Order: sequence, then C-alpha cells, then structure tokens
Amino acid sequence: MAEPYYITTAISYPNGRPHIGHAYEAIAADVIARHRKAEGFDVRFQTGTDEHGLKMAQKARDLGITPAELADEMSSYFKVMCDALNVGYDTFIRTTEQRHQSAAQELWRRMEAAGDLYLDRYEGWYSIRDEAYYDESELIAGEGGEKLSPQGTPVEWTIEESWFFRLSKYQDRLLELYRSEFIRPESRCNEVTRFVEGGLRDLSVSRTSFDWGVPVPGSDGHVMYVWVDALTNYITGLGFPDETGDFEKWWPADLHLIGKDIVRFHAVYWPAFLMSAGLPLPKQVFGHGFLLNRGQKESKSLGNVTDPLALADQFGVDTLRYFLLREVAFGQDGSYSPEAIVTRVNAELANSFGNLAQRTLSMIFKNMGGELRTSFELSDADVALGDSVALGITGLRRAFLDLDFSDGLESWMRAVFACNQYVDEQAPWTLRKTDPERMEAVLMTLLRCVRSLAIAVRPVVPTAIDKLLDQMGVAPNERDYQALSDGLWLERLAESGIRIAQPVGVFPRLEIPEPAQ
Ligand code: ME8
Repeated sequence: MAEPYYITTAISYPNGRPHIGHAYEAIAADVIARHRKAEGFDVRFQTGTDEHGLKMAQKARDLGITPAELADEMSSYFKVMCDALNVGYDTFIRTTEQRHQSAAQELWRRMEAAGDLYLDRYEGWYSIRDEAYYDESELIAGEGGEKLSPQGTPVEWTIEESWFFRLSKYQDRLLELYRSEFIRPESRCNEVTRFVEGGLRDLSVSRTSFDWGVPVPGSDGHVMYVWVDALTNYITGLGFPDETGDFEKWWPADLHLIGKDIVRFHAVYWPAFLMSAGLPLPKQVFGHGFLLNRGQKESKSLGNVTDPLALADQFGVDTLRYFLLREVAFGQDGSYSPEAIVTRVNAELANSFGNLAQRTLSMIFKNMGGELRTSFELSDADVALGDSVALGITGLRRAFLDLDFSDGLESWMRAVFACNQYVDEQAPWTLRKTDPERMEAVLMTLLRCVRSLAIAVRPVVPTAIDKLLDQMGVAPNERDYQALSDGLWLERLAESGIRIAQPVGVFPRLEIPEPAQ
C-alpha cells in the first residue's frame, strides 16, 4: 500500500484578497503534493482560511459588515486563487465551520484535563496585526519612536482576564524536539531554539474583549486566542475528535509548510498544545522565505501590491509556478519582477526545453511521417545522453524530496542542455539524406529523453506537460515517476501504432510588458 503523506499550508487571514505571498505558498505546497504523488505516495493536501480573531473583527467593522460576511466573501477568493493557479488541495478548511469549533473545543478540554490551563489576569503589549503578545524586550522602535512588534506592526498595552496555557512546562521537551529535523531550514531552527532557550512564559490563550472566536468550553465570555483555534485546523480536516478513519490514517502531518513569520506559532505553541493533549506531533515545519516585489515588501502605501491572478493571466500559470520555484532558493527570501519572470522562463522553458521538445516532435512528424520506432540501434552518444538525462532527473527527485526546488530544477536544466548539445552534434537534419536509419535512432533517443524530462518536471508545470505528453501519445496513467523507465512505454508504442501529429508548442516565448503609462 502507498505510504500516506499529509501536507498543509498555513490557513490565510481572509481580511483582504490573496496576495503574491499566499500564491507562493499555495504553489509550493501544490508542487510538493504533486511531486510526492509522482513518487508514489498517497497524498493529502489541506489549505484554508483563518477567520476568527480581532484582525477580522476590526476589518469587518471598518467595512460596516459582519465578520462572517467578510469571511464568506474573502474566503471564496482564496478558493478561486487555488483553482486559477492549479493548486489541487483535497480539503479547504474554514475555521468558522461547526466541525472546526468542535475540534478546537475538544483540544481545549484535553489541555484542561492535563492540568495545563488556568485563569489569570493578563497585561502586555499586543499586536492586533500579528494577533500576538510581545515581551517589552522584543519590541523595536518605529520611525517616530513608537513601540512596534518585532514584525514592525503597532502594539497596544492590553489588560484582560485570560486563560493561560502552561507553555513553560514544555521547554525541555521542545528543545529535545528541535534536535531532530523538526524545524527547517536550519536558520529558523536556530532562531526558535534560541527563543525557547531564553525561557518560555505561559501563554495567554483566551480573550474577553471581543466575541469573534471559538467559545471557551464552560467559561462564559471567553473566546479562544485565535492561534489556538487556527492551529487546530490541521486536525479538524482529518475529522478530529474522531481519532479513527482519516485521523488515524493521516496524522501526524508530514509537513506544515508556512512562512518564516509564523514559525514560532508552529514550532513552539502547536507542538506544546499537542503534547499537552496527548496527541502525536507533526513531523516537520518548514518556514519558507518572503517574496518581495523588486526587492521590496508589497504594501498598500507603496502602491506595489500585485494581484497574483493578474500575474498568472499575464505570464501563464505554469510559467509563474516554474519561475517561483526556480528563481527563489526555497527557505530564503526571493524577489520577482516581470523582467525576471520573462528572462528566466524564456531562457529555460521556451528556448531550452520547449524548443527541444518542439524540434524533436516536428522532425519526427516531417521526416518520419510521425511514425515511431520501437527498435533502433544505439550509439555510444545515445547511451551517454540517456545517462545524462537519468542523472539530471535523479538530481531533481532527490532535491525535491529535500524541498530544494531551485537546485532540483537546475539539475533538470543540465539534462536539457545535454539534449540540446546532442541535437547540435548529431545534426539529424543532415542525417536525413546520408543515413536515415541513424536519423531515426537519434530522433527516437531524443523523444525518449523528452518524455522522461517532461514527466520529471510535471509537478511544477502540469498543464503544459500534459499537453506535450498528449501530443506524444503518453497515456494519462503513465505520467508518474514509475513510468520514467521507458520499457513500458515502448511496449505500448509497439502495440498502439501512435503517430506524432504536427506539434503545437507548449512553452511560448514571453515578451517583457511595456511599462504602464
Ligand atoms: O499568518 N511572501 O495568515 P496570513 C511569502 N492566519 N509568504 C508570505 C508573504 C510573502 N510576502 N506574506 C505572507 C497567517 N506570507 C495566519 C496563519 S496557520 C494556522 C495561521 C505567508 O494570511 C505567511 O507566512 O497572514 C503565512 O504562511 C501565509 O502566507 C498566510 O499568511
């Protein structure tokens, strides 16, 4: 039976429309999910929206609507974004769903039963934007000398009666956990380790100043701190508190993919809540970097906020996906601009791989009447090319398993370059007159390489690759990595008499857009 693999993204605040950071995270998670499927895992992929908390309540008030109305409208845009970007989640959780309330309340009861919750008074610096309290020592000074959170957001001195979670009790167990590969990349693991080594204070986990949240069981007037509720989403989607069925099959999650700003919540609070409730811990938390617009953070005041769907419309969904994973070293911050997208995609997808595939198919169409051969004699050069391609693909697979996408794609590109060099050296267009049999062997060698390279990169650019594989007569159920060895394909070719028709390019060259007037 296939091994289960459960991956989640953060659930986004639907207090506005999705931005490029949301698109980046969703695309990366989708590529991981598709890659794991191609590797033969049984994959479950969950995303969703985080609809409670003060941030949502305040935004709704500003707009003169209820938080539920705001959540309903905005949450739908996140689903639209996933559909538009070909992000194939299995579950989309909304934290205002009844099933989620039940799950969060059950987690609460278990933490209470473990003796980890107590009532006290809370005073501290609270950032509504981050939905987090900060210690005085963590604050930074703004331009006008005002106090700001470490994320640069405004903080207010807040006093309220609150339930507390005995976070301090879990310090040693958490530090022990960080000695495994629980937090990645390493730099984030070091940050969190230093934070926890500095000593943990108990965490305020309920609010009385507003009611837009999950009610605390048996404690009128208290709603749960939004992060307690939000983190629970990862098990709500599996049917918790029912611990049979999906929960049993998929929990613990293999990977929580999140941005670097929320690593602390996932690597400190979440495992501590789970330890308290006696539930297994997720296997890994990966904090990816931030995406910057020409090196700058997007913000309404700078007027540089990009709608990810407009970007996808302009450049194509597959090409945007490829660019984001290829350009940014996963885990670090990255920058994008229309020029960078066009340059990267033209060089690698259009001119290198696209051109290779198009040249190969059209030469087979023109010079062999589209008919394929299943037996041909291989020269040393053909065998060497096959080896280079296999090496490139092994490099991609290994790097992708390690979430090192840009390295993986670089390895794949090296194999594409080897193919293009082979075409130039073998010059099949001259063989046509001098040695047609050799020409056929060259074109078939290329076709085999194109097929393998296409299958390898399919998790990143699924739509274009499926169009290409359709043109090559590769059956839809023979596009996973198991099909990389081409014995099966050649056998089917022999039976089916597939022909290559006049090919249609799948990676068009892009133009750098004119700057807006
Ligand atoms: O943090 N580049 O929601 P959110 C890359 N609801 N990633 C970015 C980014 C950028 N410029 N800006 C944000 C929340 N992100 C909580 C999560 S999970 C139980 C609750 C990432 O809508 C961010 O790091 O502010 C996070 O992983 C995700 O987008 C959602 O951010």
